[in-house]
Amino acid sequence: MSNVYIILEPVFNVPGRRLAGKSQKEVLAVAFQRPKIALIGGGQIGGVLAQLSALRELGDIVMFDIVENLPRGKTLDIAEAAGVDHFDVRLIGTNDYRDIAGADLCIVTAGLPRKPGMSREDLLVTNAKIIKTTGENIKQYAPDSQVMVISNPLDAMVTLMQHVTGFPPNRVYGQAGVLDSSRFATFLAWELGVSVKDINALVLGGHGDRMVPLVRYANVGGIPAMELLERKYGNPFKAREIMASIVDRTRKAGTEVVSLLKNGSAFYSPAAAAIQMATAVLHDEKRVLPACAYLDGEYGVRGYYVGVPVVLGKDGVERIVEVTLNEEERGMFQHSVASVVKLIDDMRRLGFLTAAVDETLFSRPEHELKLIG
Ligand code: TXD
Repeated sequence: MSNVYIILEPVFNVPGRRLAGKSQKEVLAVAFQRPKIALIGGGQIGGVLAQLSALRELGDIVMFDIVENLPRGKTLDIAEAAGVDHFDVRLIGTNDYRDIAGADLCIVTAGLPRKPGMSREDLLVTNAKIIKTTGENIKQYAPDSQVMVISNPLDAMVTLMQHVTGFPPNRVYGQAGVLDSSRFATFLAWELGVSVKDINALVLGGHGDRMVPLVRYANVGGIPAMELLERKYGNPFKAREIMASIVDRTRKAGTEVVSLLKNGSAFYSPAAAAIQMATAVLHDEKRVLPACAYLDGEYGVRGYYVGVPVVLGKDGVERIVEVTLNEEERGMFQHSVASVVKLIDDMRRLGFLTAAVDETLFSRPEHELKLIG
């Protein structure tokens, strides 16, 4: 029996799977199961998530939505491409939360998207009600799962999800930073005329207009992006002006797409970003990616969910990675955290959050470089 455990140990490196107390037959049955991904919300992002999960054979997929038959229609449509794309995963659409039982990872996109003229914060009350119901059902039907929240306003919705499920904070996190960093990297690649594959770009903070693209750390194959801009323009002032416009476009990238689409918000790129995070978790990759994660003193913040680099693996957020910030960056980060704090205060005032949060904001003046290893 213990031999079976040892041989099959890697397949239990999937969140939500437990070896303890299982018979050999049960262990073998689970060993050959694919991970189960529950998509809560079958709208624009949910649809792309389902398709990308299938194409990459990330796991079996259950799509839940409250709109009758919508998830069945979408998953059937995607499944019928299997003959062309040759993926071997099961796709199920449902209006019944019981079907998410046994999920290893729930990805939550349930909620309204923005319309032109709306801020992410304008969605607070409507989406908080939806996240509350969603969280209660995840807690009931998939109690061993991890939860990745995508719904806006992101930082507040992740906080509420953790609050409602009561799951340990490492098992509840949000996707925003991977998308914001990808936008930053894309704009830098366009400006510098280089492959985006060689760009490293990181965005910290809350998922709002005050997010913090870290200019000083942005680089192309290890060469600081600012240096390349200065060389391109032969003038440090012009280079700074160009970088400032890239930072500004990154901060407003979501709004730019909303104003073009008119009837919804970005969905291809947020789904791609979430799939990168899901892969890191389901394949236990230990990737260093920015995520909306619970801070317990790191970056001088305690008791709030904020976007920072983390190590993502089978246990979800396995570590927070601290980056040294200079005075200006720290100021921008604190400004961004302040808008997250405001959203959380609003949620408390509205009665969505009840327990007191242990908070000691900005208690640590210095940020040490505590890189992994
Ligand atoms: O990077 C990021 N985090 C984001 C987040 C980037 C872009 C957009 N982001 C937010 O994701 C956006 O502001 C929304 O709050 C969510 C979902 O965006 P999407 O574009 O997928 O919205 P849709 O197409 O309106 O889909 C939402 C679905 C829709 O099918 C509803 O029927 C469903 O959510 N819905 C529910 N599902 C389950 N349970 C409940 N209660 C529910 N209510 C609505």
